[in-house]
Amino acid sequence: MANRIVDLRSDTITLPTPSMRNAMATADVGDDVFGEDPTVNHLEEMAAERLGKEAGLYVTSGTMANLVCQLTHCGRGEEMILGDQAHIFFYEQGGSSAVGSIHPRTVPNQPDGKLLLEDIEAAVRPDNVHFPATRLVVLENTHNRCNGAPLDSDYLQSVRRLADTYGLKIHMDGARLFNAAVALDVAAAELAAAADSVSVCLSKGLAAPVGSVVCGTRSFINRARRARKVLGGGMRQAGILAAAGILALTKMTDRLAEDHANARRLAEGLAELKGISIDPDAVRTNIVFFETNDDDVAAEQLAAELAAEGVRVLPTGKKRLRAVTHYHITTEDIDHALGVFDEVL
Ligand code: TLP
Repeated sequence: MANRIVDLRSDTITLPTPSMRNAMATADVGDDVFGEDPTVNHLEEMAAERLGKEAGLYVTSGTMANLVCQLTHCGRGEEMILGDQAHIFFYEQGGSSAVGSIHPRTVPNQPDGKLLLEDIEAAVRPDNVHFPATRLVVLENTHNRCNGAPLDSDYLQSVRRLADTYGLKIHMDGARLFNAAVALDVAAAELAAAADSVSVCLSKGLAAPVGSVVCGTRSFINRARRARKVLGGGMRQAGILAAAGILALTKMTDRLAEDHANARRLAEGLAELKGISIDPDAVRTNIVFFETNDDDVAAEQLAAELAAEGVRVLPTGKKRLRAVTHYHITTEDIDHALGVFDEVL
């Protein structure tokens, strides 16, 4: 058994900080379904302000945030355009169709997480009785499966102009929007500006134990609140959880640069190793994808061998693996992990 564990499977594993636990223990709470939890109300207002939107809504998870937004933008049988690598398409159990009867129309994600404008435009349905009506474009920022790539505001504004031409809404899955903002050195609000709705996770790199916030116009959030309730997401004294979320937003965003530097260090170290293929220049935030290039070594096997030595990564394909840096990973952990990779390979 290895005695040093370096857990790079996801930034979702981060644990609440001591000050979060303290804030949770002492939070003022009330019944949030009545709108009477002061701590939830404060978190929602703060998040909206940080993202430059009118209002916010605290939800249980990133998956619920995305689903609430899809349900609010689209009706039954209506269509949304999204990337074929989108988290919503890959990892949310097809909730769009299972729960929302929303038709997903995928277009290819480029390696930098973008959707080509011409692909989006070609996917917009003409007004014809045979077709579902297109309502929504979904973007993901940073893009998980595309090396955690951040989408910049010039690109986002170009999608906004296209969406406006066709009367479409934009939802941005900003589970890691603050990673994008830090990587691009812009305010999160600048990135959120192009979107009608944006969701941010508090429970990934920001280390809160639970929750995401959806932000948009007041009227959008009022409707989204109904969608949250029908999904069973009307939590009562949720201020206990929101208290940690407030600290996630106030204390944890600026330090994400450390995670990005560690991810880059990991990527550059991996690039030196025989048996691994990786483009370190593609790593701009905290997500590192790499492949085994040895025909005899499958991703699952490499992950198991590393895990036996205390280094945990996530296999995401036959040859593909993912490592994510976060609050509990130090530069020394990265160097230790690289040593373990070297031994195992
Ligand atoms: N991503 C998780 C897994 O589901 C893959 C991870 O470990 O990265 N949007 C994006 C871009 C995400 O990466 C995730 C979680 C979500 C939404 C969903 O968030 P949760 O897990 O809170 O429902």
